[in-house]
Amino acid sequence: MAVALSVVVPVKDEAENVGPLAREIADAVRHDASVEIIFVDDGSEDDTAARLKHLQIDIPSLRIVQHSRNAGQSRALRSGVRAAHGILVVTLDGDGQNDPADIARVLAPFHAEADSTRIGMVSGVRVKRKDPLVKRLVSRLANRFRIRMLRDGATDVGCGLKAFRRDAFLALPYFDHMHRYLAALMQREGYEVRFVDVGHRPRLHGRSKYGVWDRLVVSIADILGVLWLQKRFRGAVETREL
Ligand SMILES: Nc1nc2c(ncn2[C@@H]2O[C@H](COP(=O)(O)OP(=O)(O)O)[C@@H](O)[C@H]2O)c(=O)[nH]1
Ligand SMILES: [Mg+2]
Repeated sequence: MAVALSVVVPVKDEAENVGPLAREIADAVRHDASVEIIFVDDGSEDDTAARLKHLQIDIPSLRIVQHSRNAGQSRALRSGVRAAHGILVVTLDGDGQNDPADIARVLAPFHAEADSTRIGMVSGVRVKRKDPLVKRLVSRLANRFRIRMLRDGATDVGCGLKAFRRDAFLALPYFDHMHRYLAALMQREGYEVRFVDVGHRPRLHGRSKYGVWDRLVVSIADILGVLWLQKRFRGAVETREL
């Protein structure tokens, strides 16, 4: 059967989380036999890869892609999307903070409309974020600054749960941490980006890989970079063969 949807999960040192999460994802998509699940092990130094291998016994649709070394979340996402066979890709965080039951919510706009080809991506927006207060406050500030600069309308780029067209994603310019700028980059290509509310859960195992302040500093450089990309673009154009 042709794969219609690929669920891609980038993970780095999430040994305790991959088991429960993979089972939840498999459960959320069980009604559809044409879904594949791809975990991308991005140079984990813990048991993540071994645990994933073991899960394949119970979850036949589970594929594992592995980086030879840690290359970052954006690169892991891209490796997963490259390996994917689905026309649509759903991605979510590997720590279980996104609820796999919300996969249907980010997919809904693609299925609801006759002309959904204009939609490049549907991004989740975490309504009640279950993260420490400082993280939430700094991220709110950074969000405001980014929206002002890039006008991408994205109020929560840190939400790991997103659905997008595989070909649209792979055509975007790639750089480290580009996964936070997918809305701006999709809009730059002329795609519509939708936002839907999703849930959020506390991290149960392991620790966050992103510090609050180091993220803020690189964000400023990244935003300036995306601003440059926006300026160096002459609008989307349709091509046809005569
Ligand atoms: N592939 C990959 N994933 C990462 C890396 N750092 C973080 N992640 C994943 O990105 C997701 C979000 O990271 P997390 O540490 O939970 O950040 P937070 O939710 O913002 O605190 C989790 O699924 C992590 O496993 C990395 O270097 N490579
Ligand atoms: Mg997290």
